[in-house]
Amino acid sequence: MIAATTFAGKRVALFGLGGSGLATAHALRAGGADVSVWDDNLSAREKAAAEGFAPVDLAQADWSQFASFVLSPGVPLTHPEPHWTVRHAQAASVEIIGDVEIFCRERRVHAPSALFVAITGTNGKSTTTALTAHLFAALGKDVQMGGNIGTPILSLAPLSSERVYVIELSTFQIDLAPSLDPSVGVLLNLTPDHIDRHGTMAHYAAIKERLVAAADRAVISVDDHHVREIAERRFAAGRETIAMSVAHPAMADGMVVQGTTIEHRSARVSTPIADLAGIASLRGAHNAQNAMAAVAALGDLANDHARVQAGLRSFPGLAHRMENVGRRGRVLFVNDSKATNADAAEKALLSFRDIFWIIGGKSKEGGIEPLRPLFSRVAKAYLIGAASDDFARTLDGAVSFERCGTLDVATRAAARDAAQSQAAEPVVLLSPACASYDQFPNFEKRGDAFRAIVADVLKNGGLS
Ligand code: UMA
Repeated sequence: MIAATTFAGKRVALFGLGGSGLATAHALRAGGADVSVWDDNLSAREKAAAEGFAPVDLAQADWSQFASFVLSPGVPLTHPEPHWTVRHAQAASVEIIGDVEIFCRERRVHAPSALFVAITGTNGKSTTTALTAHLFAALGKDVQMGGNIGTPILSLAPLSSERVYVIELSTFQIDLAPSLDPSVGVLLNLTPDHIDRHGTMAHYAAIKERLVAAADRAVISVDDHHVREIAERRFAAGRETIAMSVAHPAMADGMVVQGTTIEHRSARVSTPIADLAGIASLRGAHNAQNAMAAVAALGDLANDHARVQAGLRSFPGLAHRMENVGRRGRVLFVNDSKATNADAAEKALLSFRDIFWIIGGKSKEGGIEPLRPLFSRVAKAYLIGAASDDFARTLDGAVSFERCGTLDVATRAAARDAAQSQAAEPVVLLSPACASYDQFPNFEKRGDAFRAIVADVLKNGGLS
């Protein structure tokens, strides 16, 4: 745990007692603060009470006594409207911060030279974060990884100048970190997302820009126009910035991906750093960008090409994201349960051919219509869950399909057909383009179920 010593002796209000809120309450208490915690949800308050925090109803509290207000990232700060606690804090002129801000203050005091790599973007930030941490570890560094990827930042091992902190940050977290100052800031891409929480694309982009604006060194993709403008502002200000591109490999300076090779370019001279060919966990153009960003984040350590290449090869990938979960002869089984919308499923469809595609669940607006240009890659589709009728209408006449109802039936049917296919590498792909809630508690459970069914098929040959 990272104790919040910079809050010693202060009274702090904290709202939101989920994973990060509770970890922050512990860090504040360990640092010597007097913490008043609350949550709209009774069971969250009961859990905090069981861990020794007496909940204080912040609606009734005297806010003038608080030095700071710590808000959980999932609680609305500005849009669609500020949470009631935010209004109380504003009325009493109490600063509103999150756990990442506390981390930044602790780092400045206790270990200013500890390498702090902060990673954001609309897509790919978890893979890039996991890969960056993996590469630092492969290069012999003592690495801590957390933030939006799962482990609350203040639950990480105590600050030390020798440690590298690789942190995924969502816009919600950046918004609550006014003095965010990473050593390396990585911005992958920007497309409209969470606009309900940020009001406009411009506001969303402005929050993301803060992560790189204050970084000592910035790594910024220049493949979409929002990020390109941000990179140009860094260059104009003369700040150390590495531009990177998958789409424009002829770029003069920065990092590019040429074919499958990650190259560093300086004054049009290319230095190959690593080759992504044959690395299953980093398939697809989107993963080429993630890998390039992770390599760029290493700084001078990337000069050790042999160890970087070995680190890329040993990256296991993230669970539920184009995760290889088995092979039976020529047939590959891929779990992409995290693909809860068409945009995410598109990346998987682009990465394979001869696809036996398991889709369905609770569909999002627009369904799978945007994926029509990729239907030629699909040998057959297997429909599950609530979206079956809707998706059957979209597929009708374009792709042969079978209504399977459940994931179990769909996986066994797809495995059977894939085994009979003449393709060199048929792929049974769960990339549902839907939320899981109609049949599973979450996408993780759906992916776990798929993995278990595949294991049974591989062991017992239990095809339908
Ligand atoms: N709550 C209220 N009132 C509200 C809203 C929430 O009382 O109006 C309470 C809930 O009852 C609950 C708590 O707030 O007890 C939940 O807080 P939270 O939503 O901030 O969730 P945490 O469990 O603290 O998890 C957070 C991140 N969640 C969000 O940003 C929504 C996690 O990112 C992160 O992994 C974790 O901190 C550790 O750093 C998740 C996420 O969905 C994965 N992120 C979004 C995304 O990736 O798109 C941004």
